[in-house]
Amino acid sequence: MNPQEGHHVAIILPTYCEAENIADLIQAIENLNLNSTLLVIDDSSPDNTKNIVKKLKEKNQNILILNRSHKMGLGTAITDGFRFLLALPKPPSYIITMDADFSHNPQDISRLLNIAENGCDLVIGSRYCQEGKTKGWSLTRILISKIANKLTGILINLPLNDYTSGFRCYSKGYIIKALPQLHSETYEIQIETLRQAKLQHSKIGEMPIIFENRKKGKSKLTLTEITAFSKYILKVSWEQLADKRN
Ligand SMILES: Nc1nc2c(ncn2[C@@H]2O[C@H](COP(=O)(O)OP(=O)(O)OP(=O)(O)O)[C@@H](O)[C@H]2O)c(=O)[nH]1
Ligand SMILES: [Mg+2]
Repeated sequence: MNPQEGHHVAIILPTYCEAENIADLIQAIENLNLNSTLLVIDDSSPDNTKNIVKKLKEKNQNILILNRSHKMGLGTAITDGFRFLLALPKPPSYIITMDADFSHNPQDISRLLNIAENGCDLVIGSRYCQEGKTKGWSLTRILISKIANKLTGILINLPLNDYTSGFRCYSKGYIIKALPQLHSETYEIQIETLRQAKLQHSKIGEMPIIFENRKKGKSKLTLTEITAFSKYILKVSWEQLADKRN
């Protein structure tokens, strides 16, 4: 089916230099026969990820590409994706976000969607709840992730285990309300979306996932992203402190 005619679910795949992963990932998702729209948001990757997607699009009508002029960050990729999908003649009822490097297992998509369909506005694929796991990360990478998760947990104060996972399913209703308030450029989008869920009193679900470190391609998590994330945490902490004083 053509995305213009409407699919129940859309999957956002942000890509920056994922030429080694994207074809296999799209094929793995297509094999699930979910009847979904796949939206690849590519920031003019120098490895020509976009051309691989364009070829696949010729055979699969459910693939859409949003091409941006340069690397603009994961946060804006996700919000641009939300805007793009909501502007379709028949927007999807659910939107899934996942990394395009096989760290998030496509086989988990249906489980994520089922939980959302049973009444959650936001479902998180969780590495840190019981039965969740990360595989193949260095000690430094585990530490960075755990510290970021702990700090976010303190800041947000919601009873969750994994605040920073990017493998999520959002309801259309949640996105319509939250989108005007989302301004993140990079990875802090994961906190901002949770803060909005808290403000909206959204029902949030968590399900265990096994996160595997990418086998192909390079991580985009650099000092720039870590700095943006830390600045966001500091900014929100400061705002919350100021609110308490007033
Ligand atoms: N369009 C777009 N996609 C991005 C950008 N930065 C990262 N991505 C994609 O977002 C997803 C997550 O990025 P990763 O490099 O896997 O980052 P990560 O999962 O936090 O890091 P690792 O687990 O260390 O690999 C991947 O599909 C990237 O290709 C960006 O600036 N623009
Ligand atoms: Mg990754």
